[in-house]
Amino acid sequence: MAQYQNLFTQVQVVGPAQTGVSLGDARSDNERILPGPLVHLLGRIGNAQLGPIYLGSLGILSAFCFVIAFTLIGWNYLVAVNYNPVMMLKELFWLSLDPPAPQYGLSIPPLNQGGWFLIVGLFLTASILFWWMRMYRRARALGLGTHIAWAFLAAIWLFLVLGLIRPILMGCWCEAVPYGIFSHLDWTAAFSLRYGNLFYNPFHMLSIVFLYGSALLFAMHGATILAVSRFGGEREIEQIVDRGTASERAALFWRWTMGFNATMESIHRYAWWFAVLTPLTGGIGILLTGTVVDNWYLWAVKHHVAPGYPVPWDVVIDPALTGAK
Ligand code: 07D
Repeated sequence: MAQYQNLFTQVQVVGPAQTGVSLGDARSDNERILPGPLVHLLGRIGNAQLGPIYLGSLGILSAFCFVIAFTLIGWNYLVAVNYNPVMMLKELFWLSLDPPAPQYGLSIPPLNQGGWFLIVGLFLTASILFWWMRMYRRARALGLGTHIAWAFLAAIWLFLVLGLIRPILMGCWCEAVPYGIFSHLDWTAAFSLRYGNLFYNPFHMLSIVFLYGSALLFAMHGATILAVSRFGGEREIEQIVDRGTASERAALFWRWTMGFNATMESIHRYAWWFAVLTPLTGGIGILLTGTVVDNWYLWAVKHHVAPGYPVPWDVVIDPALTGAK
């Protein structure tokens, strides 16, 4: 007997693997690999079927560039620990491939003084851009909108600002973020301190608003859909074009508790914008730092965002202007 199913009564369907819709082009279809297997544990958190995976020329190019970037970082780590794999594991969190020193500016340094760093950056950027093109083209091939690709581009914007655009504006590759676990965290903290505390950067503030806002919206939306799945609410697309009792209840819940409700469609637009605006505003904030604004604390005092602390010599002097190293 067919049983009513929703997220709370999930069963794992076991049957022949699905390869997805036909793209009407034999070559594209052949490029899909791995149309199975079924993995029970994966089914517990999502769908049990692994694959199919579409390789395609852009996918292969992207993977190729990523493997080069990844292994170059690995080889540089190995050299740093004298080819000792045990030390590499032990030191993994501390190992780092660093950008060239300041004296090289935007020139090309010797390989072991930042040259490898630049080559890795080139391949990593190529890999990410190829992946973006792949996402755009796969969406088009399936007749989808390209919302995912544009959202991804917002993240790529921040990535490019941090590693390419801002270093070029500052005239030095040394401004780029190092490839290392602790080293990139140290870079982040040092960056904030060097420019007078990033908390006072209004675009960092905005970025945090959208980051936290995204998490909140996602939690609210996920919870709402789970809560109305007993009324068929997880069939969201149907409820967008033909509002049913699940949508009505979800909307009424939020109107009762919050005084306002999104709709089954608009909640996804809010979520998209919040997510996209996180790295978009963040990138603007990083771009302005060191180029237009040298000290965010002093900027905030000047613009009456932060109070000036009373100090014996009356005003805080921009440490960057004192000549102190
Ligand atoms: C990073 C870019 C897209 C990534 C892509 C993928 C690879 C894979 C792997 C080779 C995420 C690239 C792929 C690299 C390589 C291999 C193996 C997106 C990214 C395409 N902050 N802060 C933000 C908070 C502080 C600082 C954003 C909170 C301190 C700096 C966000 C706090 C200091 C920068 C945010 C806090 C500081 C940021 C990131 C609290 C010192 C940035 C948004 C509560 C620690 C970045 C404007 C994002 C930015 C950024 C949150 C504190 C420094 C909103 C909650 C005061 C230098 N911070 N932060 O989506 O945009 O990142 O700033 O304390 O550059 Mg901050």
